[in-house]
Amino acid sequence: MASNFTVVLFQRQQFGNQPGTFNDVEPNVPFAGRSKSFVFDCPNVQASEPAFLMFQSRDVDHPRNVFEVNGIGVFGGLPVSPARDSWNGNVLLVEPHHQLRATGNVLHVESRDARGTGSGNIDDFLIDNVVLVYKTPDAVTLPSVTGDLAAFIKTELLLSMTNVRGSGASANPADQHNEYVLPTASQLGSWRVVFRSLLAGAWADAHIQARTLSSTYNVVRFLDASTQRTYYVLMEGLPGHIPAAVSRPSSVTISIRPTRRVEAGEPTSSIQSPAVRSVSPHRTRTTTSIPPSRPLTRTSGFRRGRF
Ligand SMILES: [Ca+2]
Ligand SMILES: [Ca+2]
Repeated sequence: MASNFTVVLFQRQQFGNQPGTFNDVEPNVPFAGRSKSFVFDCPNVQASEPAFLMFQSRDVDHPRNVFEVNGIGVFGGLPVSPARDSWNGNVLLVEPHHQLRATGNVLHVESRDARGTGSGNIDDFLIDNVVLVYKTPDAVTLPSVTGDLAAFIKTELLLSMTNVRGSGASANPADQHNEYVLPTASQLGSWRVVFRSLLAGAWADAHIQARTLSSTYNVVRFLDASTQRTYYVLMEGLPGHIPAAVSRPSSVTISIRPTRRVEAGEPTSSIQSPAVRSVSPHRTRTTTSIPPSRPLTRTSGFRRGRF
């Protein structure tokens, strides 16, 4: 899922009842007084996903001050930072119940005293550089299916990968279909980019990057019906629509064919990096012209399961 950020506050503000009390350490800070609200927008926000606030604060004496987004307190509140001599960096989670929206969100900050009273000698503190980082929908919609992942792998995906007996020049002639050629250094570099995105959970990025290698590649969002867990499968074609392997005599010029490779990531229910379950490159479309005299078999270059 993509992300974006918005600057909620870019000029330091003093809250409290004693304007100028920080002039010795932070002169000329605008005085907000007892409370102030800051309106901000979150274009394309995915409100059902958590976001987080980053900001600086100084000399927050107690946890009774008010710190709200869209009228709902942020868990943990304004963190206590009683030191006048230094700024504190803070990260606070903004959750789905704060109902972030595209426009008109409000961060409300209000100073209180240690008993939570909003009058009298309330807390004087500074805040600055409030930035909200939030999630946005992916730029592309991944192809999605619901089904039995194990059955799909056993009965469809693995069966689509033909075997080659023997290796090199001794490969079984019947298996020398020219379905596989050695990936170039450039192609391998491109695959690394794809896999880095997968390992980072950047599924849409991986999908786009894979499709720049071949329009037949997809990162498929696969909801395993029995476990209700979502997996991401990098594959050639789509479940139910895997293109057939193309067999060619060994003495013709090879046209473009993509490397088939399958990768299943961990479910998205956590933000952990996905583990690569299996990787099986075995077919490559390339623009390489093969001299007619050179036999080419899938046993050239990478073998299944070694990548
Ligand atoms: Ca005060
Ligand atoms: Ca204070």
